[in-house]
Amino acid sequence: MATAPRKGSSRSAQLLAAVAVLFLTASAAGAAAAPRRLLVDTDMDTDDLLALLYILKQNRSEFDLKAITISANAWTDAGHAVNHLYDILYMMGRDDIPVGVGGDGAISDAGDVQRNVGGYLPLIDQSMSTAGGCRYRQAIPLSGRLDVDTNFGVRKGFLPQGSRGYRPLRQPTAQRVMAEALSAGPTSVLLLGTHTNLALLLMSRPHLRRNVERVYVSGGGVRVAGNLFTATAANPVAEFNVFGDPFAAYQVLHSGVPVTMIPLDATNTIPVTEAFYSEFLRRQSTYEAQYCFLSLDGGFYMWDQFAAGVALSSMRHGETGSSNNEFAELEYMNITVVTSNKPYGVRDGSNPFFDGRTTPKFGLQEGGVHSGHVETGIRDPFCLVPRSNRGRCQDGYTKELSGPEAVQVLVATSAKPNTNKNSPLDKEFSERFLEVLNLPENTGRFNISTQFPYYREVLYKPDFMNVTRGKPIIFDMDMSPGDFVSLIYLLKEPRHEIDLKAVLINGNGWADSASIDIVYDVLHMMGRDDIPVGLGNTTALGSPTLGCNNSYAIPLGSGGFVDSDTLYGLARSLPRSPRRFTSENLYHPERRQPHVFDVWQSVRKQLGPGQKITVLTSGPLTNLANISLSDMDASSVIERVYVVGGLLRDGSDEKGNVFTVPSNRYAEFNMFLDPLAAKTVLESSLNITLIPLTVQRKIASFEGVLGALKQHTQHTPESKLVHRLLLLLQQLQRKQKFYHHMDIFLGEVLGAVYMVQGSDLEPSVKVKPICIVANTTESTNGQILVKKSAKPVNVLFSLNTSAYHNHLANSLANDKQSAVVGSFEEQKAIWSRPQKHLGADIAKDRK
Ligand SMILES: *[C@@H]1O[C@H](CO)[C@@H](O)[C@H](O)[C@H]1NC(C)=O
Ligand SMILES: *[C@@H]1O[C@H](CO)[C@@H](O)[C@H](O)[C@H]1NC(C)=O
Ligand SMILES: *[C@@H]1O[C@H](CO)[C@@H](O)[C@H](O)[C@H]1NC(C)=O
Ligand SMILES: *[C@@H]1O[C@H](CO)[C@@H](O)[C@H](O)[C@H]1NC(C)=O
Ligand SMILES: *[C@@H]1O[C@H](CO)[C@@H](O)[C@H](O)[C@H]1NC(C)=O
Ligand SMILES: *[C@@H]1O[C@H](CO)[C@@H](O)[C@H](O)[C@H]1NC(C)=O
Ligand SMILES: *[C@@H]1O[C@H](CO)[C@@H](O)[C@H](O)[C@H]1NC(C)=O
Ligand SMILES: *[C@@H]1O[C@H](CO)[C@@H](O)[C@H](O)[C@H]1NC(C)=O
Ligand SMILES: *[C@@H]1O[C@H](CO)[C@@H](O)[C@H](O)[C@H]1NC(C)=O
Ligand SMILES: *[C@@H]1O[C@H](CO)[C@@H](O)[C@H](O)[C@H]1NC(C)=O
Ligand SMILES: [Ca+2]
Ligand SMILES: [Ca+2]
Repeated sequence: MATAPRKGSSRSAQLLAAVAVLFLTASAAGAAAAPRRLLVDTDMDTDDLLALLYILKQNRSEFDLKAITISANAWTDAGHAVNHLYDILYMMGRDDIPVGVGGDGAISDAGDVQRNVGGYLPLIDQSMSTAGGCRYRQAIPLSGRLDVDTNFGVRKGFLPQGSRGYRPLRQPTAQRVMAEALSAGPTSVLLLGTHTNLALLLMSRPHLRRNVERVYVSGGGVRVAGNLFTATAANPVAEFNVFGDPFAAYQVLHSGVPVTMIPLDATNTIPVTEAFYSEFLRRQSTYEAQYCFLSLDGGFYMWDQFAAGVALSSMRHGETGSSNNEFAELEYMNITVVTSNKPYGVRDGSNPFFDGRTTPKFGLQEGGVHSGHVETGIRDPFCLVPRSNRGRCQDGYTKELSGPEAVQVLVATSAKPNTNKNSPLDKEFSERFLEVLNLPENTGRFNISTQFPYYREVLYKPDFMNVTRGKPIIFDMDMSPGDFVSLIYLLKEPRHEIDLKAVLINGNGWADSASIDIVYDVLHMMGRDDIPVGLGNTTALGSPTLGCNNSYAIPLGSGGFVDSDTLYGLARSLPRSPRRFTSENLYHPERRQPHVFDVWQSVRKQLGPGQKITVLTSGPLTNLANISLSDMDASSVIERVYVVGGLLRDGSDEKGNVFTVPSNRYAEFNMFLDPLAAKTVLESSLNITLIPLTVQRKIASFEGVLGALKQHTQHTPESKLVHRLLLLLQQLQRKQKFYHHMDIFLGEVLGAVYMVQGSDLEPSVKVKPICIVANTTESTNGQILVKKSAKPVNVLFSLNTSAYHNHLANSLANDKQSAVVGSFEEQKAIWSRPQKHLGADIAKDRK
């Protein structure tokens, strides 16, 4: 049971802390002082990268960065953030620094905080699983997460890649890494994202609090407006980091640990100016300076990097206030974090700490500061003020207060001016930041292009001369693991039979949009850099663009996003494609990632007279709905659509697979994730064949596929990749309950094989009139009803299972149309020796 924050409880702790500060100030002045132990918790946003590199550049006998943990419920997605961080540390030669992310622990209804809670959800919404809504996170645009996950496309073009990377069940959790760092000795903690991880640690391992020397908080806003640019209509006072988990921030600030906060008050005074930008353009003598500069496009203020500067300066010169800090004016303020809105004690369904409970969670006080209305979302009617765009909710506000409800915090109020009057830079920190980044000490070793003597970016495209191209196909996928097997399978089919024209990516399925880079890498591996890839909408049809309907049903942790975003750790074994997601780019508009509808239109234009396209969907039907709604005439050029998904309620009591929404017993994920799109597509004039859950389950045997693959003595890089992936899924499913659903990804491969093989699989197909339940409640959305008056569709009921397994295995093991570059290892070998004739690799493909 975690200790509850109670008012006044932190007094004595603060006294102790004050003594500790005095002692530390004294020792910092001593020449032979041991290095400061640092722990950084980061959400890997652009400003975080700059902060981290600034810290990594410090003299290690002064500041020793012991561990980094990732805050996984804000601007980045865990799988992308953690691998990004591993790459930065590899560049900097710091593979020794432990990195923590995620975890699958939970908080029980009674309030027990298990070890290893992943920090994917704010404390108020954390229960027994990592699936959940986006009460606060919805303030962050999904396009913003995509930009940050990929660092606007810069990351994969620049950073080298070492041997560390996320791997399921082997990745150290954030809680473990934090606990180990703090157990080893007194440590200063920098919080650059939401406070979820540290709050969880303090709740579940309260004895470690004494080893937290001080917490430096980047975030909050005291005497200035908030910065929720998407959400001021509900809440004009909160700042993103604190808003991401107000209750966690309350826990940290009121824990009795001494806190220095670097809020908007201070960071507003140090924007990224023209002068800074042009100075930076001139001064890039290290890889880290180059990377920071390339990343800077997205940043408007120096948030985390300034906070890091102020924090390190405080540690170096003492915490006694402004006079000592090189970069900021600081003063003590008495503040608190608003976690709920008045009137307190009103149970209105918005506050899971109190609502529907006889005793409040964590022993919170009835009628106390946590018992009011909690903002339910950025359009919460409670928060909106009629005819005003400044709402009345204050969740996450770091508010000044007198009296015992407040804690005393050292607060930075502004950035100090530059002491070098000859510099074009107006702030001391701007000057020092560029200086530090360009120091020759502790410098990056290489970027991806200088790591290898013969690095080059090559696009592989097959030679279509003299090849009659086969049936035009579009594959629409949501990047669940089975979809990658399907994609590889389609690329293996002889091109005179199957002509894959385009891949469309769903942005609202089992992976975050940034995982589109894995698709580019698979295409590169298979020598198909000619195939266009379109990215679709990130939310379900008719849902607001800020939000998580209905992807809240997908776990964020194990078996969910963190795994699909890394292809269960295997994405990094793929060769790196020169094609990758690129954000809107002022200088190179042509590099912008195309939308699904752009790709559709270009494929349509290439069709010969009378030629028609076959579409295979293996995710929610969002993209196809977008196409059929935007192009009224689309169905005239679409011959047939194979839809993987759905479960027919036709007398039997077979259950669906939306295991995170137990009240919905009969829906299947692809339909559930976008019921309205499914309805739109199924009610259109398209000729549809459904490959529903029932038949998928008949063939979804890991033993079956793995056994068939094993019968081949010959292997291809792609058959090895698929074998590794499926074996891993099978082992995970056996080992760990969070992976119990792995076979749903095996079943989805059937769609591609059936589309190609048809009658060879001895299928049994029936015509059924069906309709989709949409626009109702989560307990029924996505279900399929068989109804006489509904539109008839073809439904696959059964097939010859062993024929299916054999066919899939034979195709993957076939050395024709095999990988051009089998893996990242192979690619590194290519980059390490002089280039052969450019055509050599292509020739290998043609044999
Ligand atoms: C780092 O600090 C130590 C101890 O103060 C000093 O001996 C050493 O020269 C410093 N290194 C650099 C590169 O400044
Ligand atoms: C990698 O570093 C080299 C040498 O500094 C530089 O010329 C090159 O532009 C860098 N690569 C990228 C992708 O920026
Ligand atoms: C802030 O709180 C401290 C005690 O924590 C108190 O001594 C001080 O007077 C307070 N300052 C203000 C301005 O309320
Ligand atoms: C295409 O076919 C022509 C005539 O059969 C032949 O001369 C030519 O070499 C072939 N080109 C390729 C690339 O195979
Ligand atoms: C896609 O997003 C755009 C706005 O970004 C919206 O106007 C459109 O309705 C969405 N389409 C679908 C099919 O969700
Ligand atoms: C999104 O989901 C929430 C919670 O289930 C629901 O209240 C809301 O109406 C949904 N919005 C849309 C546009 O479907
Ligand atoms: C399809 O998506 C594009 C791009 O987001 C959007 O502009 C268009 O409005 C969408 N069409 C429909 C009918 O939602
Ligand atoms: C759907 O397409 C299949 C294959 O092209 C064809 O056999 C069938 O007649 C079509 N059904 C309808 C209703 O057009
Ligand atoms: C879904 O419900 C909303 C609100 O009740 C309604 O405006 C909309 O037309 C419905 N959409 C469909 C496709 O039924
Ligand atoms: C299924 O296909 C296999 C060939 O892969 C064949 O040997 C077997 O007889 C078929 N089974 C049935 C029931 O037709
Ligand atoms: Ca941050
Ligand atoms: Ca899928």
